[in-house]
Formats: sequence, structure tokens, C-alpha cells
Amino acid sequence: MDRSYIASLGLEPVLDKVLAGARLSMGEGQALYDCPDLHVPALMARHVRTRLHGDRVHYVVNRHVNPTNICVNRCRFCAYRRDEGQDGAYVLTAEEALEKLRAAGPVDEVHIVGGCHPALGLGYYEDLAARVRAAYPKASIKALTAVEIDHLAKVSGVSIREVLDRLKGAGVDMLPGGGAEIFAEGPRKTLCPEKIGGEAWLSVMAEAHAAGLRSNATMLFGHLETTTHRLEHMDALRRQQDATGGFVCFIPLPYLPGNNPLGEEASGPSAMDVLRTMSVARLMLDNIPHIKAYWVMLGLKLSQLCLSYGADDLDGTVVEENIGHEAGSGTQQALTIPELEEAIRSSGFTPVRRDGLFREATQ
Ligand code: V47
Ligand code: SF4
Repeated sequence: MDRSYIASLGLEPVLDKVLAGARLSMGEGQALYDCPDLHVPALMARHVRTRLHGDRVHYVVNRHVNPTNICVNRCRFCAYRRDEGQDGAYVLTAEEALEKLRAAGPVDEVHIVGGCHPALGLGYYEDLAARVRAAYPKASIKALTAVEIDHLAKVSGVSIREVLDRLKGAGVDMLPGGGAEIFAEGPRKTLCPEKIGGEAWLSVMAEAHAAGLRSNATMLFGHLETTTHRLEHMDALRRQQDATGGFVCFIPLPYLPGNNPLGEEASGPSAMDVLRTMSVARLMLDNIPHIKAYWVMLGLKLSQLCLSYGADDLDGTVVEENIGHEAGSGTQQALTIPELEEAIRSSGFTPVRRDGLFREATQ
């Protein structure tokens, strides 16, 4: 592939900007989505990921804890939530959550996320975070999405800033990127009408960054949205990042259609769409350092391919995952360190073990 081939596709100006490290416009992002040859955005994205990370691919030794699946919201894509009293509904005590963590052995990151419970208040989560911090003094604690933070503020009758400050005081380092879904109002109203809107999600993140917490950002794709909606989502994130700088990693999540009502209308993105979206994300999000190929939802093989399309992180050992698996993810529940490292090496990259904030973790 040479410059004349890229020029024949009308993408030479985009190539020049990518090589110069200049910001791509929405129109240029659209041109990358519309380019008939998937390998053109891929090569550009690979150039950027190499500039940022060399041949390094990150992974994390982590454990997910889902404190409750009881949720007042009814997102149409969710297979995880339950009503209070419904079969399978649960709330873990802090001790039960700790027990699950202990069973996983040493971890560098604890990922805490769950439903918006109608009554569980800030005290429960503060206590949980403090106990996790005491048991794992060095691990990163990544806890509660912007949606859960907003919900907790309402349930506990305190400000969002107070929720954030108290969680930080209890040991939380960062927020996971969930709940962003797709910011565009049209699809968002159909997908998750009870959830806070895109602006509110971004505003919670801005407050988190101001409070000294870092965070990730997700985008759920392959359902009712268009590629323009995806580009708007990415643009909103990069504008937020210009202002507050706290996003560490972007995670494009492929919609999984199992066991949820939306599955009657949408089937999730194709593998080609996943790969292209990784590349476009790497190219558009010039100010977010990391792009994650979340193997739990993508499958390990497609995640490995994503590494050549702009992603530099595979996420982690995980141990137990409910949100994707209840929605039909066919992947296993956990990967070992040797399995993750081998997956990275056999894709042509060098594995780097990290913590939640992407600081190198020692064995
Ligand atoms: O916000 C729910 C998604 C998210 C489905 O920050 C679904 O490092 C696909 O955000 N198909 C929660 N996705 C998970 C999440 C996450 C995961 C891993 C790492 C990080 C991180 C964040 O899961 C929700 C929603 O977008 N989700 N249902 C589904 N059917
Ligand atoms: Fe509740 Fe989250 Fe499921 Fe929405 S995606 S219903 S907020 S658990």
C-alpha cells in the first residue's frame, strides 16, 4: 500500500494529518468509516498506536465485583438487571464481596460495578471500598460508573461532588467507563430512557476529574446508532478530555444481543465493524492515551486482531464477569496471566502488565 493508493481513495489529506499528529475533523472520521478498504484506517491507526506505545500491549491482573444486579433502570440492552424480589436478584454483603476477591488471589485492579439499587446508599459503597483498600493497599480500585454516581447522589441526598470525594477518601482511584452507551439523544431515549443523558454523564466525569479521580469511557455500538452518532460520541469525549484530561482509556463495547429485549431489533456489530471502529477511535481520540479491546465481549481472537487496528490493551484476567455473559458472550470467565501474555505475543506485540491507571505493575 502506498501514498498513491491512499490518494486514489481520497484520503491523502487525512494521512498527512495523521502523520503530522493533527486533529481529525468529524468529516475526516466519516471518510475513514466510509473508506471501502478497511486496511487504510487500520494502517493509520497502527501508526498512531506505535507512536504512542511502540509494540507494547497492556493487560491487567484484575477481578470484577458486581455488588448487586438489582436496578431501577431498564436499559433495553441489559440482560443483567433484576427487579427486587425477582428470581436471581442479589445484593452482596461487603464480606461476600471480599470473599470473592480473596478467592482470586493477588490483583492489581479491582473493578466494582453493578445496578442502580433503589436503597443501597453511599455508606454501603464507602464501606466496601474501604475494606477493599485495606485488603489490597496497592491495587487500583476502579469503582462505580457515572450513572451509579449520579444515582447514589440521589439515593443518599448528597451532591455528586460529595459522593466522589467520599469514595475517593475510602480508597477509590478511578471510575470505570460504563453507562456512556451512545450519547446521541435519539437512540439513547430508546435504549436507556431512565439513564442520565450524555451531557450529564460527561458532567459527572468532569467533576470526577476535578476531584482528582481518573476514569475510562465506553461506547456501546452496533445497535440503533449510525456511524455519525459514534463520531459525535468520540468528539464529545475528546472535547471533554481537552477540558479535564482525566480519561485514561476508551473502550468500544460491541452490543451483544442475547437475553435482552433489544436483541429483537439489533444483532450487534460485525467483526469488520469492530475492527474499523477500533481504528477510527484510535485516530479520532488523539488525546486519550489508551484504546481497549475488551476480550470478554469481543472474544479473544477478535481482540487479538484489534491490536493491529489501533488497540493497545486487552483488559484482564477478570475471573468472573456477569454483564457480558448474561447477554450471551460466549467467552470464558477468566484468562490466566500466561494465556493473556501468549495472546499478546502471538499477535506480534510485547505484553506489559499494568494497574488500573496504566502504571506498570510488577509481578
Ligand atoms: O455500561 C450492558 C455494557 C457496560 C450489554 O472501564 C453491554 O475498564 C454489550 O463499562 N452488550 C458496563 N455491552 C461494562 C463496562 C466496562 C467493562 C470493562 C471494562 C471497563 C472499564 C468498563 O456494559 C454498560 C453497557 O454499556 N453492556 N449490556 C450488552 N448486551
Ligand atoms: Fe441497570 Fe446498568 Fe443494566 Fe442499565 S445497563 S439496566 S443501569 S444494570
